[in-house]
Amino acid sequence: MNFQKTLFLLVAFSFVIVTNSDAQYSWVSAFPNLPTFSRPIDMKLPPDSTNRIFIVQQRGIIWYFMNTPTVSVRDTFLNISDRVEQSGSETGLLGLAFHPDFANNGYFYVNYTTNSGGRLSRISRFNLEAGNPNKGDESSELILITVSQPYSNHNGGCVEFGPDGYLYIAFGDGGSGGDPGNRAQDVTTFLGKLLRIDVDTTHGALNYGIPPTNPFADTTASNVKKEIYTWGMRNTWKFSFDKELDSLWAADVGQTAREEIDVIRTPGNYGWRCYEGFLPYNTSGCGPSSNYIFPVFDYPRSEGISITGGYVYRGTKYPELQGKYIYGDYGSGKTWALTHENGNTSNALLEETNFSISSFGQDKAGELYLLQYSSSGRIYKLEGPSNVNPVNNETPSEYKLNQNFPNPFNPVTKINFSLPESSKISLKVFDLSGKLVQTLVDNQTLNAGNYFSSFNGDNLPSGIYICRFDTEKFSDSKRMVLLK
Ligand SMILES: [Ca+2]
Repeated sequence: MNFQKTLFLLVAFSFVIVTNSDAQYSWVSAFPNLPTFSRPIDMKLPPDSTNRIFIVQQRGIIWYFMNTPTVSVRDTFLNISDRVEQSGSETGLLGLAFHPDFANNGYFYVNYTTNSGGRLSRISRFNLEAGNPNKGDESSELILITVSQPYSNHNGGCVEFGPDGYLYIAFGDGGSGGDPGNRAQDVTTFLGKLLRIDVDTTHGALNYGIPPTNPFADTTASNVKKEIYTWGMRNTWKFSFDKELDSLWAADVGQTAREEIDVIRTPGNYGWRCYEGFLPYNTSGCGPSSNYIFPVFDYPRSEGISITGGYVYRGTKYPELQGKYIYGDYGSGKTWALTHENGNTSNALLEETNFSISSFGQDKAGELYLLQYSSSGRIYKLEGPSNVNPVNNETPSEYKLNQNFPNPFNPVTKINFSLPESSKISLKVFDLSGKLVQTLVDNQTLNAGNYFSSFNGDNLPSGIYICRFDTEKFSDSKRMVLLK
């Protein structure tokens, strides 16, 4: 995030009215009955059997609540505001990650800045209070990493476990502007890096281990940081893993020209301050451009001023978004879907919101959320166009799910259903193993009438699929045959 830039933008362009009448997707309030959140900046779900959502507030409080649309109750999971920096736009409690074995060990990790003993960033482990899965123990802090911060901005902040079980940590270049200390290119400092550590072991005096595949794991130079995974990062505010393709998507906030997205499959030098996105920035002392790994995509100031990284979509509600990277810009409020496959990259606008976007979130079903940075911030979820169409104006006498038509089909078929009264309905398609393959209608309230929905099996193999129809009073299912 870059709040100074935003202030400038608001002052300079406050008279511009944004319209977006033809948007196909929109971000709608996900939990309208919950109280608002004060500067929410991270959303995570623990890898356990619960369906809880955790929201991180910048000044040191973590809330949790159940992931149901009607939820109205939340509770405090952790309050470390006593040690978290209480002022500054890029400082505070910035990131949360649950240990992959959280269900058994109760460990979770945070990235925060503090003023105790100078301006510092800390990576710390906490654990649950004994016998209480809903309460973190504030006295259980084990500090893993402490980094001195030369300026208040560019602290990075994101922490997350990769599919390899290692903890990844984002630190910005230390701040000011233009990386005056050239720290991102300096492998003797943690600043301007993504770090990768093994929290399940120890290494000498360290409270963690060094993964043997880290690029400097075997270095004999005593001052080189073995924790480094990538360097040349300016201020990676958010990164995430696409577990399906085993890739790391990092959104690096730019200086004055370009916001960039890196797909990290290998450690290395990602360019800053020699390059800002694809453009040279300050090439003094830099090597040939082949020394640097360039982003898969960058965008100019006309689109935004501070990228907020999101997630690769792996949900079932919108199969057309499958595998696309959903992200946004803190300053412009725009959200996009980036397609990056087989060496081709394209970017499509999802919706231009009027939110200051601090973060995205992903629930266990793979559906996506957006966090509004505000003293009264809310959580929004991605909604696509409705997949329900009325057939006629008649009022049927009974609930009914009809056999799909055509059947067999390739690749699209229609599913008709009837409601004798206003009902909340769900229409979902499963494969024969019981795995959900597509949500056609999700808990939508409809008036009495006859409707149809369309199912597209374009990305699915031939076979039998089960269409399941649920209302509060009636349930039925039909077998559908996809024949390619
Ligand atoms: Ca770069």
